[in-house]
Amino acid sequence: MPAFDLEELVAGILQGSRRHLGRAITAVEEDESAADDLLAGLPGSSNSFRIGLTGAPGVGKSTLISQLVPKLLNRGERVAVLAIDPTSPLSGGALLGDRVRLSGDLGEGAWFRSIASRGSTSGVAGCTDLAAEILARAGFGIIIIETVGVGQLEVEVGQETDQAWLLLSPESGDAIQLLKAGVLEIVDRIIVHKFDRPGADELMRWSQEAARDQETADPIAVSSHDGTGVDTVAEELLKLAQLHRGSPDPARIQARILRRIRRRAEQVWLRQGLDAAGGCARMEELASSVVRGEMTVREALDTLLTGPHDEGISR
Ligand SMILES: Nc1nc2c(ncn2[C@@H]2O[C@H](COP(=O)(O)OP(=O)(O)OP(=O)(O)O)[C@@H](O)[C@H]2O)c(=O)[nH]1
Ligand SMILES: [Mg+2]
Repeated sequence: MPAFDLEELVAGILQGSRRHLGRAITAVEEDESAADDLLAGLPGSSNSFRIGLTGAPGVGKSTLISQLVPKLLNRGERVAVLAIDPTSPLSGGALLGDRVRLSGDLGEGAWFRSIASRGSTSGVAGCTDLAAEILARAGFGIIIIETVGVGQLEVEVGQETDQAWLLLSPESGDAIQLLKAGVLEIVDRIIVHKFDRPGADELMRWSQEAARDQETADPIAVSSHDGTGVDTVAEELLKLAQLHRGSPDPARIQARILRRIRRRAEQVWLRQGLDAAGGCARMEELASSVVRGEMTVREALDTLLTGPHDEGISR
């Protein structure tokens, strides 16, 4: 995207244009380096509070968010929601559903956007971080990040937030699996969602025990259908947001900036390294030499990493 467009986007965002904000996030989704100019042009704090809500598909993340947002708006907050589009194209329907549920008449204080992960874990983490940073500079004080599933991807995205909360529901039956996968170790709080469903009490007891083990805050029992606990969640978020603004955790912020620098550097190093080695065409050439029995994979690798392009194969 040419520089002029980025300038235009910055000017638009500074004037409060939602259309420009949307286009800026698309620009970052397409190319993370667009964020350099965008962030340079957008002054202000990165001090908004980022909360990650993660959980298995269908656990009710979007439903809970759609109930939380109006409550937070009523308390004078500006709230942005980023829903991370899982890699599978099959999820298109669910995302559309999210959009419909959340894009209602929430007014100027709320913003909703989904982010495509394009199949790369670092891609989605980087993009989420930068999109959240742009939203913070655009004046959104609370940024809710919805991620689907409980694997590597969500863990990485969870690291881009100030708090990562995990939704469990009695019907998903994934609690034990999570414990085994070590997911609870990076979760700041468990929400026992769909508390109206059978088995919720038992899941609550299990979650309380897990929270004690991990020395994290008490789980909250929530039903987005009958309203149980939704006010508690909203109050907790407001409290944490205030706390964060008053005294942000420097270690967490530094870790996030470190990841931002490293991701960008890795992209440059990869490109430079590949160019120096003769590019993808050279790798393909070496792979076909291996297939023809002219060299081993180890020799192909050595040639790629050390040899000048034109003498490698004969070595
Ligand atoms: N019983 C009950 N059902 C709920 C509750 N919250 C949401 N649901 C239902 O659960 C289903 C899934 O809700 P979503 O909010 O789309 O879940 P999600 O976690 O955002 O799903 P994905 O984005 O697809 O991962 C919907 O049919 C909701 O009506 C709840 O508190 N109790
Ligand atoms: Mg959802």
